Amino acid sequence: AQDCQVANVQVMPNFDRSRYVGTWYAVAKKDPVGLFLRDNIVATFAIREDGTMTASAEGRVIILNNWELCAKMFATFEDTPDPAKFKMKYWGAATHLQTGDDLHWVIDTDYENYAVHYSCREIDYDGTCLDGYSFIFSRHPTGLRAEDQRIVTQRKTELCLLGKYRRVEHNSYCQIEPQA
Ligand code: DAO
Repeated sequence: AQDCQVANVQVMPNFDRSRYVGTWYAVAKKDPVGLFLRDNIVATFAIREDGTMTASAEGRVIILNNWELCAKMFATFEDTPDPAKFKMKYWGAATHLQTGDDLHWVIDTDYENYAVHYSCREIDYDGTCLDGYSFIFSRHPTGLRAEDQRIVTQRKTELCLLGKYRRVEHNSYCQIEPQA
């Protein structure tokens, strides 16, 4: 379906969280209004003993107008009837970082190389997404393989977000700068 209706967005069939755990590098991002994470975005997913999915993430952010730092973030995921659709609560290790409640949908993944994430924050009167964001994740900081790029472009198109992504740079900034 490509009618741009949030209600009709296709997510990963039979999503298997146990194969999704581990480190993912954001290689591209479609930003929401008031973007938070800029670049050097790395997310690590885990599963608790009770089966709940969690994540920690870091990335370069700019807060309080002009203060640049590496944000250490945490998230917990609440399950929904669809195994690929979660409700995510997130917060920062430091108080001045962003806190929130977002949807977190896994659109597609092969678990080994690429993943397409989607989160609509606000649905418009016509059922399309008014404000949302999307990460393209890779298991490799260097980017996607050519064969994965084709699939990811298809998914971007289906999400009605083709052309709205920017490349996410990885330059070791968060290995050098102090964390907050
Ligand atoms: O960068 O503007 C933005 C939106 C992202 C919100 C914060 C996400 C923090 C937790 C991410 C965990 C897994 C992706």
